[in-house]
Amino acid sequence: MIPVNSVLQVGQFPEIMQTEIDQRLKTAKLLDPQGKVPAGNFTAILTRSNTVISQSLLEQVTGIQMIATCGVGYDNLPLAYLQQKGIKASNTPGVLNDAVCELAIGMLFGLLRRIPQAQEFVQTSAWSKAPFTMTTSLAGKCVGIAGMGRIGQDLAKRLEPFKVKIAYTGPNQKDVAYEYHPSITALAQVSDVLFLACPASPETEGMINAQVLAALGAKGYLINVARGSVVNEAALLVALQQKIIAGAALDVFENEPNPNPGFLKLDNVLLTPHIGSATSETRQLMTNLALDNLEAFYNLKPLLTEVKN
Ligand code: 8YV
Repeated sequence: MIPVNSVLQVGQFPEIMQTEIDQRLKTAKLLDPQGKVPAGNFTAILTRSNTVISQSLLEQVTGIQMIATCGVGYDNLPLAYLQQKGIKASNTPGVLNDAVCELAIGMLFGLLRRIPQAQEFVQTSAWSKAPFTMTTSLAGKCVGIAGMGRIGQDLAKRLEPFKVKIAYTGPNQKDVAYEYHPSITALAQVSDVLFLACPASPETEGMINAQVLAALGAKGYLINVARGSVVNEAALLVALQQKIIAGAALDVFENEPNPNPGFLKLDNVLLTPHIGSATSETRQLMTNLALDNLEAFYNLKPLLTEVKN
């Protein structure tokens, strides 16, 4: 059991997640992280990957010893401060791989076969005037994956049946049967499709820049299911507008939920509103894993999925 009024919920949760929370947790909510902190002797926080937990908030809620975030990404947490104060943190890796990989592969085919544009072609009766344009096959291409972690490895396994070559990059070579490239530019040079499945970190910030996009090339496609911060969006916009790359599928953006308007008018993009993990089944699993971590904390047991910085 999680003690009543011990956990402060910070941020808005979708209904399906809030229902799970309310079944297991009785406590105060700070729906706007910038709002007035409710009274209480809170010792833990429950939040989501898209809600920033600031150092200043933690300096107001001084009793916090543990933060459980719903999501695999934890770039919303002030890790250095948590480490300095000895505050534990947990995330929810593993349970969202299916959902994120399914979306990534859906975006891949939507982008290569121009499925949104094809639907519009039928719905606007343009088909009666001319045939739809030729597109391109995935089979025979090289798919690059930046980030061969849990999601990257799961994505690679799902891509194998599509008759593709798989290559990857990351800080370290992994025990996988795919071609390793020590740099993102080297990977881009050999890739026809480049997936981003890496964590948001100081090392990956702005990693996809003009040089990498030029290396990906005029027949290359970029697919981002990681974080908007991994991409230099100004460089990507130029690359898309000038056809330096063929197209991009983006589920994450620098400024959510109001992405750069330059993306909204382009024909060679496929855009989704950060829905990688947004299936009912997945969000229920994530919520309960976060709550299980909180329960472990209060029962003085090891956390199930502790964030190790
Ligand atoms: C979260 C995300 O899953 O898992 C992540 O890191 O990117 C997000 O989709 C979502 O915010 C959980 O509520």
